[in-house]
Amino acid sequence: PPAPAGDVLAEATEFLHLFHAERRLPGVAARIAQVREEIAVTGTYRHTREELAHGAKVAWRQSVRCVGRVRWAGLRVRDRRDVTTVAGIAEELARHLAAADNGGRIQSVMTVFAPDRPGVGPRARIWNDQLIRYCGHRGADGSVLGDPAQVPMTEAALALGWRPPPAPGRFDLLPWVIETAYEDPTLVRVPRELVREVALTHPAYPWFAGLRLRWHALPVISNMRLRVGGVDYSCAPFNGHYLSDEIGTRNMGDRDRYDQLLTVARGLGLDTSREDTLWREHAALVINQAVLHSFRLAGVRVSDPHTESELFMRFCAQEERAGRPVHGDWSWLNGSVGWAALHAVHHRYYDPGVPNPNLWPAPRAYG
Ligand code: NRG
Repeated sequence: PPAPAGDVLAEATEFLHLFHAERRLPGVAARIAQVREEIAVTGTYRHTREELAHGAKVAWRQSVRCVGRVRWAGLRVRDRRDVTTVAGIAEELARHLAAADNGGRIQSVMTVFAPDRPGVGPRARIWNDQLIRYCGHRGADGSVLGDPAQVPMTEAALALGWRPPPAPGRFDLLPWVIETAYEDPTLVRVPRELVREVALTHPAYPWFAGLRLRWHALPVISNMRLRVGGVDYSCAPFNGHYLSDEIGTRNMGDRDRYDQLLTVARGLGLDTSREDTLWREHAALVINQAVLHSFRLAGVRVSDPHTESELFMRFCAQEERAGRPVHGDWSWLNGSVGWAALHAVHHRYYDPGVPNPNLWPAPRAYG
């Protein structure tokens, strides 16, 4: 759903009350008076660093699709509102990757660039949906090598003059495309040395390594708009760490992604001639085991559904103790592996409302 356009002053007032109350800070009336004046003159206002940092954390806390929200207060917010050029943004994205990677002990980070201009739009945009993604190379016969979900982005990069690797593979990094109010969409090479990847192996099946599957350690979402107190930040990439399901079930298993279920089921010698052998579930489970095993072995932070479910219940309890409703989208909070055994997240419902501050899907810039 689109973010409510809202009345900037009303949203600002609500946010400033929340900020001062949650941080136990005095002076809310004076700050609101100041912001009211600034909005009257400029149509918007500038957050203090502390307001921005807290607003970003609350946006995470209220992100209805995220099961990892118990960590919201630990978000590291990098205030880069003064960085407005393509070159400057690219440099900060590289720094973001390094800070988030943290030697594999992945740290949750958000880098916030300049806010949108009211009534005009974003000052900067990153075309990629995540900072690290694999190309989808479409062949002449329509088949796709790599990630089919990235075919449009791959073609957008090609149209801007990007040259794919001479020998295209399944896991080629996409370049960044960055656009600012004053600069055209520009291709930027991703600093490969900052991209940690994990080759997938399975603890019990040596042949699994032969599938040569891999995934990147960091999910850095770069196509969502942060909205805090009536101000939009369309360029505010952020990351947490992966839940095994995201890679093992969705990215590797989905038919319109890497589509590996049949390959893995054959490796396992399963009867794939009929659905009621549940070979798909079996194969997905084995890929999930491989993800958890390989990430652990590589020293890269990753969550399993059981631990994450328990942590999410702790988050719900914390929120309710603080007198806040838990907003959530049940269909996103529940993964597909693990719920049968112990998935507390499965057994309750959530407030379907989506309050601000929050993170909203931004319209795609291409294709
Ligand atoms: N499923 C996507 C990533 C979506 C966001 N997931 C996170 N976010 N874990 C994928 O790439 O598989 N995060 O900020 O950590």
